[in-house]
Amino acid sequence: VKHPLMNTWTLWFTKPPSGRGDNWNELLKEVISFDSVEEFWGIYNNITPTSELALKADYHLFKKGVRPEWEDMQNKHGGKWAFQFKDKKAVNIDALWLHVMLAAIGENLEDEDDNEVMGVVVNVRKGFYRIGLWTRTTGKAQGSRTAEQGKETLLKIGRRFKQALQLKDNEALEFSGHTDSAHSGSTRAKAKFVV
Ligand code: M7G
Repeated sequence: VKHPLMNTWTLWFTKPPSGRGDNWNELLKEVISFDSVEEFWGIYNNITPTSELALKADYHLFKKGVRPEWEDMQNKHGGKWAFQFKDKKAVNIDALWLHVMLAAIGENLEDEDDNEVMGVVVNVRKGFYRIGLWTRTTGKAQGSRTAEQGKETLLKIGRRFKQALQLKDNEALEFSGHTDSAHSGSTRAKAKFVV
């Protein structure tokens, strides 16, 4: 018996650059898609844990049909909630990333008609691990939705994500738009919202 997921998800991997001239496009690899709980565990049990990846590697778990890139049509106007875990030894990154993936595929990060969550990402970097959640919008007014409602939806998603990341109240989880990240470099993008 297979337990179907609400959505089909695709796992992507960013290979660490092997030398000079490696660009983002050549490093980003689509791994596999799945749409059941059982397939998820089959894949999870057979891939390298985040804690064993080389520096500059990423895993991306995105809804099928969305590339985990700013340039994708469905990410262009979006942004991300992200947190950097700076004490790499103190954090159980494998448990946290599993928790975040389960929250995503279990549809626990948003309500059914929010339609904001595009995917989740873990980055392995020299001084930190970063886990992010990409959203379709940055909370602007759209259709019948006011800017205030858009912002509230993003804040609600941020609070749920903060729980999934098991952050303390005094640890700030920040949201920034992708266009800000693309222009200023991910680490310097100014936070638009904080929970
Ligand atoms: P990062 O992995 O978001 O954060 O971006 P980091 O600075 O902490 O490592 C690292 C670099 O990867 C960026 O400066 C870009 O060169 C490239 N990169 C990352 N993302 C998510 C994208 C993307 O969506 N599109 C493109 N073109 N490049 C990206």
